[in-house]
Amino acid sequence: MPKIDERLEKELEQVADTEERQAAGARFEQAHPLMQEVSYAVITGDHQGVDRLTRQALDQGFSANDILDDGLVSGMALVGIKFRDNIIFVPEVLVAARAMKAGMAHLEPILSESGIRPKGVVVTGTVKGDLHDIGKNLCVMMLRGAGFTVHDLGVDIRPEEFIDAVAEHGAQVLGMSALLTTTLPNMGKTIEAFEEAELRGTVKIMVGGAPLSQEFADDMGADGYGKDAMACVELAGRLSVGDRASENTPAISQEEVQG
Ligand code: B12
Repeated sequence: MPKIDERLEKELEQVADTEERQAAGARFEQAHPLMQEVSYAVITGDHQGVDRLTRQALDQGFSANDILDDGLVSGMALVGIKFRDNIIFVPEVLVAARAMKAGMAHLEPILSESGIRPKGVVVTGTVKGDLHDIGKNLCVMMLRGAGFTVHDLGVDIRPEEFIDAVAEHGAQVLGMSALLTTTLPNMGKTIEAFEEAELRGTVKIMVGGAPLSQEFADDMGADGYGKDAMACVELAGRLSVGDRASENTPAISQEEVQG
């Protein structure tokens, strides 16, 4: 049974929740030492290391899927936990994201050729009038890291643009972000626009951003609310498998996502 790299052990010690620590530990323990090195390089934002190790792993015959799951995604999952628990902050996450991207650059062509089905298709963007995108970008990065295909429309997105993109890409999930109390109502307006276009039944809608709460999400008729990038990934997974069939089902709550 492979052991956990000492440096990863130290990283795990920082995870406060026992169950979460054990689950992350079990993932690392089952991974090959080289995959553990990839994870550690992601966690520490060592993009040159991730680049080198990913190439080395491919040369040694590891599959792109294994490198993605056991190396890059496992590392990024720990980054997400540390960010959520305020152990690290936005700059460290962006550096880890750059490292992950260095590995993905080698894997993406192989994965797209091999026709491995993405976990789901997500369209995302920041609503009209709002230019904040740091949090949304973190969500996009985590979603991509978790195997979703994400079409990121950017910022200041009008309801019609969301509608067009969901239709064009056949997205199962739409993720909207807002950081201003003044732009938050534009999420509700977008949901109404989907209803008016008789397309509300075709897509699950998740919302997030600092001024939001579960209550706001419920009031505007969203299918789910996530308070951070980790919750966003969980939510997208649950919404894209379609376990919530009807529009009238109450929004998936933060508690459900964490549970
Ligand atoms: C950075 C920043 C800016 C930057 C944005 C740069 C960029 N590229 O994003 C700039 C300088 C451009 C800016 C401009 C403005 N800003 Co500003 N800004 C901030 C600041 C400091 C940080 C926001 C941030 O990035 N947080 C970090 C990220 C990681 O957190 P997050 O966005 O909440 O995202 C997480 C979760 O919410 C969730 N999430 C986010 N989206 C989604 C989506 C889904 C689907 C899910 C599930 C989850 C999810 O996951 C993310 C990751 O964990 C905040 C203050 C603060 N501390 O929040 C003010 C703040 C948001 N800004 C504010 C204001 C007022 C403005 C301006 C109006 C200022 C002005 N007078 O011009 C303009 C508005 C411009 C516009 N039209 O959008 C106010 C908003 C007040 C309010 N309640 O409405 C804040 C709160 C500052 C304050 N205390 O007054 N801002």
